[in-house]
Amino acid sequence: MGAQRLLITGAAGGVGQLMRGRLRRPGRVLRLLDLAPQEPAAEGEDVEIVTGSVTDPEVMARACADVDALIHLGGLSRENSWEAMLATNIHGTQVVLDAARQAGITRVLLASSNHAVGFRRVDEAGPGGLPADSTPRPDSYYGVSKAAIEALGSLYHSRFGMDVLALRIGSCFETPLPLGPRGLVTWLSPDDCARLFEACLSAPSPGYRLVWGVSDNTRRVCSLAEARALGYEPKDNAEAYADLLRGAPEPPPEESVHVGGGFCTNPLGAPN
Ligand code: 15L
Repeated sequence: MGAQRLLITGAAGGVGQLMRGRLRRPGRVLRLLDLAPQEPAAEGEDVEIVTGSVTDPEVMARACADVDALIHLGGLSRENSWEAMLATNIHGTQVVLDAARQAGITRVLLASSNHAVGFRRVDEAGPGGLPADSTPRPDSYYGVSKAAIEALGSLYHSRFGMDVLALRIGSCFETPLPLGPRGLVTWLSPDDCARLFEACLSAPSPGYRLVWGVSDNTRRVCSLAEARALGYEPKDNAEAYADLLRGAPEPPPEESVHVGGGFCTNPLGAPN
């Protein structure tokens, strides 16, 4: 059997950069696509660099050739204008899914976000946490774009039988520290993110799934049952950083009511 080729869009973004080393495996080639410049392959690194936009069908058709699975991280990662969200996140994801379909790629992971359900109240979460398939309650145009890409993923599964896993990622950063107290709730450690991606890549015939992407944080408000059912076993807990965050400024109370935190109060459509 030949090498497994994994296409990652948005590879130069925050999560993409954290994954480059962590998703390396013997027998796997990483094809890394982004508009932004990327480090060339290091000595012995099985990496192919592609420069281009997820909104360009020709770029995506070439990028998808000979690919076994795709992780779509590309797009805007914070609030922006409606036009920008529509073009880059929503239309871009349709271009990506359609290129994957035409190339015969049967497994696609989509980076959704907690902001698809950002207006869910933290106190809605029962003992098991908010279910991974809670219906969307977006907190921003960004959140709407993530709800839309989940819907596109569901459509491509139902129409074409592709396995599509939409991951409602919390906050994936090296540590939860830059996020302040909210990070103790929403953190997805980079190592756990790679564990989640591997589980989603290898689960047998998952169909269409929605899962939460968070670490096993003591203060998490979302359910891990659905991701665990795919084989995800998180090893990190943001609580390890709680002492370092003691005394950090608390967010305004209105930012603590909802899952999406400050995205719920930031002016709609204002880049942040
Ligand atoms: C996201 O979806 C963003 O991409 C990221 O920049 C963080 O802000 C994260 O959510 C979060 O909620 O902390």
